Amino acid sequence: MTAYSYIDFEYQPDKNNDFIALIWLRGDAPIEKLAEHVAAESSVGTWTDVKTMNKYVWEHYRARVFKIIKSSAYSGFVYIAYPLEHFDKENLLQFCASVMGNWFGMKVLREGKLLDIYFPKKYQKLFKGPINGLKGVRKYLGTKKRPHVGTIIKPKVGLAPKEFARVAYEAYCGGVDLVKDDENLVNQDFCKFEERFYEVYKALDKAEKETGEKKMYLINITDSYSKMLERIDFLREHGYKMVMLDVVVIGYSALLDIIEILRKYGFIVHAHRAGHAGIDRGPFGINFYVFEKLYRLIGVDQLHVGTGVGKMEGEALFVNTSSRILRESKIEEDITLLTLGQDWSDHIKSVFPVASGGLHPGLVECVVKLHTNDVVIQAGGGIHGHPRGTYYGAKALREAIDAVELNIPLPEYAKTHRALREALEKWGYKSPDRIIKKLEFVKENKEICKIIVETYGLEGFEVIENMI
Ligand code: CAP
Ligand code: MG
Repeated sequence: MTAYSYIDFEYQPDKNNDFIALIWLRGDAPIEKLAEHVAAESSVGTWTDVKTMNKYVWEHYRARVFKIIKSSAYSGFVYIAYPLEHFDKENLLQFCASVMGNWFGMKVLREGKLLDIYFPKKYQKLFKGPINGLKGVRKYLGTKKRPHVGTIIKPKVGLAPKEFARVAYEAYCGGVDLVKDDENLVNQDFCKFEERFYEVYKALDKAEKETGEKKMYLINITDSYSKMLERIDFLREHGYKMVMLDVVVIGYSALLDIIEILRKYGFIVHAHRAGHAGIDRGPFGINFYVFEKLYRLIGVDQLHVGTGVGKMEGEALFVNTSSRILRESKIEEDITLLTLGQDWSDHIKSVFPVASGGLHPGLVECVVKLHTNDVVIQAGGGIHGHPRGTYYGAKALREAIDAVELNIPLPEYAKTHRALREALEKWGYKSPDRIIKKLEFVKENKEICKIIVETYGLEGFEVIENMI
């Protein structure tokens, strides 16, 4: 095959049949050459031409670089189309090993980020999507419009089952809808899984009766496949149908099977993404958009997407896009936001985005502006660190939600709500003005933003930030 032959700028991808990958590349060769290497290594080629290649393979299965936006001679955004026929249609792992496989390791690359993948409708048919989805979770809790409120019991690990359940009970009574285990709590000696379940279940039951509200406990079953099965059986025997999974560490293989089992019994699935940043942070790796699309296809009901304002890395506008990718049925392609967009098939329900990490009541207005009301707002430290403890911490967070619902600024509402006032005194209040401005700026200045990102690549957003 001749040089640059994977490049075909005439090619028009068929969104019903082709996967499209948007990739940022920077390396030691001209961008066209880098694109060529990635297309070859992720489809039918290798580092040299091979005598075993034939016309049929070349025509039917190769990847095609159909667009390159050059940021410099050696860097840019590359668009690659992969035909559905290339893949084992019943095997997601095979897809991952191609499009998310070898190419990251190529020596010639200094930066390589798989920013997004567009999944064709035909491929979406192979997945069932969320078991209950956003609406199903709302139905369970009986809420119509307001954000859901949750907490992660802290200390992250170490509390004994009774102590753990006591904290959960206080949080439920203070107003949280859900309590979840931390990502690193499963079955340690000081807090065995079964005993913890019994104790928290009693607390949940009591709190439901006392508050008249439905409550959820998302117990972490993450482990080997067989151990997760045992825990699912245990929960079913007790008539309980909710779990939390650390989806990144579980991996796609076990996750696919576990979700099908949970689907059979109608479980609600909360997905924590611990470990994702080891893969998606910085200019090398796989952007979180790709993870969320895969988890939405596989079928989780709630997924952590970041906050945009809390303790974890994540530019507000990208977190806003992440949230939309889970919730909406159609997302527009937009290079400023580094997304190819997505047209979701009707049977793939919305996932409830979870905003968690360094949140406290003073940030609630910002979170709602970024994620809308369809968000689960979780706070660990931001509840248990309240000056008067967990009960008042939960109450303060619910009061902040009430204020947003009533369209009353938090500092105003805090004048007559003591728990909220104490929370704001301890952690402060962040106005959503800057976030509103940002969202408006990129909407109203689409062309300028596009040119900036195309020119500056992954650093483009810092330039835009300075203009707002
Ligand atoms: C939040 C949290 C979550 C992070 C993970 C924690 O606790 O439980 O694991 O939100 O980040 O342990 O940090 P705090 P992400 O409320 O005390 O910060 O959701 O971005 O994956
Ligand atoms: Mg945690």
